[in-house]
Amino acid sequence: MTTLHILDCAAGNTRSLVNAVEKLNWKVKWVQSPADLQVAERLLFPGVGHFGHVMNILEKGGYVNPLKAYLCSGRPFMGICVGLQALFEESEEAPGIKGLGFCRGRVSRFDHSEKSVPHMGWNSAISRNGKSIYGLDLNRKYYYTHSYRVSSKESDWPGWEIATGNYGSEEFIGAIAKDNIFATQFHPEKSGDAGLEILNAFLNGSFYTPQTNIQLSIPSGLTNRIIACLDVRSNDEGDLVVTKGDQYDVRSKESGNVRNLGEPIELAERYYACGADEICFLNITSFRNCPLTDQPMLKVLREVAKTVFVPMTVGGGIRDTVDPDGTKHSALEVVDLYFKSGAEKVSIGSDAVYAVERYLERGCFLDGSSTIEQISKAYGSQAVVVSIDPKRIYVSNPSITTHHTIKTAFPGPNGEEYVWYECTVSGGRESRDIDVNQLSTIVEKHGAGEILLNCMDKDGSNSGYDIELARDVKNAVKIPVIASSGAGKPEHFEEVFKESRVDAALAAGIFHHGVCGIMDVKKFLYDRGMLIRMA
Ligand code: 1PR
Repeated sequence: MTTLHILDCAAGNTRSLVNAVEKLNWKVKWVQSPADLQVAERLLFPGVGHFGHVMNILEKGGYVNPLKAYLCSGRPFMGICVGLQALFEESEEAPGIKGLGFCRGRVSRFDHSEKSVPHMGWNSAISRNGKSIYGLDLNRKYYYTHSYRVSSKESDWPGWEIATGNYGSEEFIGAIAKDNIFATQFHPEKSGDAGLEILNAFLNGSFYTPQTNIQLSIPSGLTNRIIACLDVRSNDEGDLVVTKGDQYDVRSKESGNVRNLGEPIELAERYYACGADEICFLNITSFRNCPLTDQPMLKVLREVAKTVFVPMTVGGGIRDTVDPDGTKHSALEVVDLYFKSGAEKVSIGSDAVYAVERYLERGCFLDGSSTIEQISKAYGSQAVVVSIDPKRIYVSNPSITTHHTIKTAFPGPNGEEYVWYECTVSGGRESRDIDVNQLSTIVEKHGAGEILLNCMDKDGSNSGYDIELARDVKNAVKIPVIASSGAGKPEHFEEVFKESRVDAALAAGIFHHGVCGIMDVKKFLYDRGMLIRMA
């Protein structure tokens, strides 16, 4: 077995990277001191998070000059995400902090006037000169998650091979390569088989690989994501199962038992094999206190991360916790464990509502104390999803409430023509006096990178997504929005993407009950001309 050194400077999910490298039969050694860079024969520098944070760690650890020396040594180097950005001179994300300066130019923020930022999901990396560098395939999509990018216009790239992607009207760098250096803005370890092939080509030193596809047969651009969701909890026998609620009630009407729809690891592996763009695990009873060391989701994640190479989000119980023996754990500790176990993103439900309440009580300013702010500062906003569990409140006239109302095409039981969406906590058990529009815009200010928008009235109904709700939230924020709750047939996905412009659609029951498969949904959308990852 040959050895790959990994330089881990940034916080984030390195577990999946290690799993991917080991799956390709390479051994991983962590770089533990600058001296290790002198002996490393092949180096990988992954980065998730903040440019300034990564450069500070390199600086403090004394890595900057040894890393520059490594880059000039001719030995193979691969950077991923911030590992690519660090090669440049500077970044708009951290003014005044110098990059390695190995490549000329500056990293800057995507323009969010016309599109969601972060750029999150599956997009292309198309080689400029038509040659396939390190196995890059112009007809496959790769997983990106970032707000800052190198514009393809940033440099004249003498001697460099570059591969680009398009997001809105911007063309950005997806990958660069020259001599011993290779770097990708996307995450190969999260890009399914297509990503594993890239890693394999780097490990084997295959700079140019035979071109399998020479004609571009799919449009460049960010795809609409299809996310499979697993609501996980213990059943009455104490086994951890995937369950599914009907308007959040997970007990069968006939037997009164918790519905058992399968085993979490098995289902996650199946959905990965069937083409899910992401997997989301929600620990739905985590509002009950659970010792940190006994988080069953951690074990599930660690196992799943060995075989599933698409992004995984985990939610439920992300907050400061106290173990039964009185030991306190900050939300950051909890999150750190999830990332180390293989999650890319964490989703925060109840704690986001409490954070917004505190923000309003203290007169609408941020004080850095919320879990969202802390996680986003340490790991980047792309790592923080806020999951919202709203329910419809009908009113006859918008003037009778202070909340943000929508004129609805589906009037209430007494003919009320307006609706507002009330936020809840503890899995819908408790209502709070905050509406979804308020919550979404305020959590965006706190640094949330994405919104997972459930709808209690629609959950498990198979009657289609709440388009009015999805459209309203999508128009209120710049960050990506995932529509959730109500999918019952492929047409529902098409409707929510086209009519609300959400970035992703999440579904559970339709897949668990075998009504149709993930690929059936994707093929349906693809045949109607939508941008979908098919391979
Ligand atoms: O409050 O931070 O501990 O997070 C708890 C998390 O658990 C929240 O994300 C909350 O949405 C979720 N949750 C809590 N109770 C339930 C429940 O069902 N009893 N699940 C629950 C919410 C919604 C989606 C579902 C979609 C799609 N379920 O997860 O998968 O509605 O369903 P469908 O396609 O079958 O219609 P915290």
